[in-house]
Amino acid sequence: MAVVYIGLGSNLGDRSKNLNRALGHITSFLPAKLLKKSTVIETDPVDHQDQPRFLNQVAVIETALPPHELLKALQQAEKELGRKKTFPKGPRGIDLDILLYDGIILNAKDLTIPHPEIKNREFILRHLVELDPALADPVTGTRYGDMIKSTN
Ligand code: PH2
Ligand code: MG
Ligand code: MG
Repeated sequence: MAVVYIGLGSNLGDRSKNLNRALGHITSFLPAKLLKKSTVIETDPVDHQDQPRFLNQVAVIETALPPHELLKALQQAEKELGRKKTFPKGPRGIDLDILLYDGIILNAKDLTIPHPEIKNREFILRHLVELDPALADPVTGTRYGDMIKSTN
C-alpha cells in the first residue's frame, strides 16, 4: 500500500461542495482509503492570476493503485465530477493532483512526482506541514516546514 498526498483545488461553482464531493468520490469509487484531510483555505490564484480565488485542500490516502493508474482514476473522477476543460492553469470546478506518492521520484511525460509546484505554492507547503510536520521533499530531503520559512 502506498501513502499518497492529493492536492484538491476548486475555483468554479460551489467550491466547498466540489471539494467534499471529490473526497467522497475518492473514498467511494477508488480502491483507496482516506487517512487524513487538511483544513480548507482560500487562496489567490497563482500562475494565471486573472481568475476567481481557489479553495485548496490536501488529503492523504492509502491505495494499492500504482502512480499512473491512480492518475487515470483521478482524471476520470475529475470528469465525473463535471470538470470542463478550459485552458492550462485556468479555472476549474475540481482539480485533483498527485503531490507525493510514498517517497518516490518519478519524471514521466505525463506525471511528475513530487508535484513540481509544491515548492512554489506556499499554501501546499502549509497543508503538507499541517498534515505531517516532519514531512520532507524526497528529492532534497529538506523538510517542507523549512521551505516555508525560506519563502518568506
Ligand atoms: N491551480 C492551478 C493554477 N493556479 N492557484 C491556486 N491558488 N490554487 C490552485 O489550486 C491553482 C492555482 C493549476 O492547477
Ligand atoms: Mg493543479
Ligand atoms: Mg491537475
